[in-house]
Amino acid sequence: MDKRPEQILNEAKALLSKAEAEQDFEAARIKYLGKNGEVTALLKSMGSVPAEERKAFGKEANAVKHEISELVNDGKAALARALKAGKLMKERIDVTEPGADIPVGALHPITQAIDEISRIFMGLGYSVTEGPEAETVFNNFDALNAAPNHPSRDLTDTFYLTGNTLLRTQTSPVQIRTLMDSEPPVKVISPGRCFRADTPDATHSPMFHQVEGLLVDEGVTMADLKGTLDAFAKRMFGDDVVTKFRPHFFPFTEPSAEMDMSCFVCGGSGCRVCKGSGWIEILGCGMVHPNVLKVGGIDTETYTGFAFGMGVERIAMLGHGIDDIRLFYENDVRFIGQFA
Ligand code: 2NL
Repeated sequence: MDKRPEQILNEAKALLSKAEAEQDFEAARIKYLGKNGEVTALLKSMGSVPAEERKAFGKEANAVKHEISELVNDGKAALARALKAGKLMKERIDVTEPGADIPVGALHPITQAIDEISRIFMGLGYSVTEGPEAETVFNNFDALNAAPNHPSRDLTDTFYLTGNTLLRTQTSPVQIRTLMDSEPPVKVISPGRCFRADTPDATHSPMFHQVEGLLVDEGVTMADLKGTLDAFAKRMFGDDVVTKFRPHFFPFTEPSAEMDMSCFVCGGSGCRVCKGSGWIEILGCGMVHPNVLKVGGIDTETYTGFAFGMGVERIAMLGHGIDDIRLFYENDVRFIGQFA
């Protein structure tokens, strides 16, 4: 027996003070208290200790055994507590923290404008109809009385898909389909996407939206057109607006007009929105050309009708004070989120 119990205890304390993991404590336990451990050996060597020292030696060796055992157990327990505390810290929830921000979607401002326009016309008894964005040249041009050499037919203005199909340049083809498929009275609006080969700038986009409207019945006059569109303008922009109709030309209506309304911002005195004129142009309209009614199989002796078309982007831009049409299609949430 070469090491004294006290020396073994000091070595064990030094070793255990460096223990960091479960294995370190277990290794120390085996080293000192295991079957071949140093303290076990010490106790086994009792017989070779002189009789007069044996009692004191045994007492000391047992005390060392006991102390190392406690150090190991306490160390293991402390480690387990620390691990558990760490895990709990990680899993901890601060119930006083504000909840996570869950982003809520909203309708696109163009969709909102279409919905609002549709709502107003539904209130006037109109049905909302939709149709294909890819159309025939017939439905988009011929049926609408566009001369064979009309500039809007040009390859540089219209996206042709084939020789006789194209992306519709307005939503009138939807109404042509309605006229061909049904009998008067016809009272519809057709909102939807349209396409023109325009270079994008602040007021042009190759894809844009329109709402067109069509009413065909017995005895429909320009007075009906004016009353209807004036009512629309007042419901859309406020009861204070007044409207006026300027003569214009469209191949599909005769007579044709553009409707202006008094500026809903300045009331007509002139401001940035109306560019100083006091008036804002909001739509085109007219009495449906007999040639168009005939394509729809309508008896032009009995029936007349009016039609109109408006650019949705333009209406939405006016309503929200937006000065660049391209903002609608960039889907920048800083812009789009303002209309939630
Ligand atoms: C505008 C002008 C207009 C129409 C669209 C139409 C439809 C049929 C028959 C006759 Cl089926 N006309 N639509 C009529 C006048 C004007 O749109 O400036 N749109 C943005």
